[in-house]
Amino acid sequence: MKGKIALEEHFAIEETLGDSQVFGAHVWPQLRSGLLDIQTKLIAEMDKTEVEMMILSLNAPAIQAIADRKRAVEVAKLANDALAEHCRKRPDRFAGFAALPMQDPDAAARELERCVKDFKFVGALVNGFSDSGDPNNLLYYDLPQYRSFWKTVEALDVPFYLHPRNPLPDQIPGYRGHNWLLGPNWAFNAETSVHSLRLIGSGLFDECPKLKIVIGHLGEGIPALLWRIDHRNEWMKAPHKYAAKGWVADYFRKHFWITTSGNYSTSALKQAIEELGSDRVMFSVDWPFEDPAQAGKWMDTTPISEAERKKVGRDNAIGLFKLPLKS
Ligand code: GRE
Ligand code: ZN
Repeated sequence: MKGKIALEEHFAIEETLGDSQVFGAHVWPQLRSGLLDIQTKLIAEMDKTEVEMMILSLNAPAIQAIADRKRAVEVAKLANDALAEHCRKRPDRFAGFAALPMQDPDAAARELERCVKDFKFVGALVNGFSDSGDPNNLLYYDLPQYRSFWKTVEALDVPFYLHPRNPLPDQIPGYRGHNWLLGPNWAFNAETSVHSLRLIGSGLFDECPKLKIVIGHLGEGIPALLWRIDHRNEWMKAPHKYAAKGWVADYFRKHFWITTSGNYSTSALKQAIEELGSDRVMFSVDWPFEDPAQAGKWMDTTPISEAERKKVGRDNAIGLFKLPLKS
C-alpha cells in the first residue's frame, strides 16, 4: 500500500541516546544509527516500504527519567528544537510530537504550546510516569496537579501519545528474578495499560471531554479486556469506586486511538477493529526497535478489507492529526 503513515517512530539526541543502550552490544550499532540517522537511513527505509510520512518522537524514557525538573525542561527543549529541524528539512516526510517535562506541569504545558505554535507539531508523546527523585512518589498524570496541563492539551486540540516505559527497578516484586518480563515482552504493556486506566478512572475525561489519547502496541492489551474491566459478578453489587461518571469501555472508545506499533498480530488487529471500530486503529512501526519491512509487509497483506486497510494505513492518521495530505 502506497502512502502509509506511521506515528510511533523514534529519534534521539546525544543527551537521551544512552537510554536506548540497554539491549546489548549486538544490536547497539543498529539502534544507535537508527535513532540518529533520520535524514538518510530512515528516509531510505520509508521509501523502501512505501511509508510516506512519519510522526517522530524522542526515544524512551528520556525526559520522564530525569528527576531534576530544571534539567528535564532543558533537555525537552533541546530535543524539540532538534526534532523541529528534522521536520523543517523534510516537511513532506516528517511531523513531530513534542517531548514534555511532565515533572513540571506548567512548564510541560508551555513547552507543548511552543511546539504546536512555533513548530506546528501535531501532538505530544510522553514516556509513561515521570520520576520525581523519590521512588515512592512517581508522577502519574491523573494526579490533581495535572488538570490544568490537560486543559491546555484540550485547548490546543492535539492528541497525547502515552508511550511505555519500564517500572522502576524493584518497584514491582513480581518482576524480581524475571528480567525477561521487562520491556516490550510484558512490563511496557502492563505499565501503560494501568496508566491509561488511571486516567479514565480519575474522571479526567469528564472534566476534559475533548481529550484524545493515543496508545501503541494495539492498545497495550486493553481491547481484549474491555468487557471484563466493566463486568461485575452478581455478588459484586457495589459499583466501581472511582471518580469517573461512566463505564471504562465507553471512555476508552470515545477518547483513545491505538496504533499497531511493535504488534503485527492479525488476530489482535481484528479484535481491536471489532472492539473499537476501524476509525480508531492506525499503522505504526516502532522504529528503530522494529523492522519497517516486516511491519509494512504485514500492513499491506494482512487479511482485512481494503477499506479498512486504507483507514488504518493512512486516512485515520490524516484525520486525527490534521495532516496536510490527501486521503
Ligand atoms: C520503544 O521505545 O518503543 C522501545 C524501547 C525499547 C525496546 C523496545 C521498544 O524503548 O519498543
Ligand atoms: Zn516506541
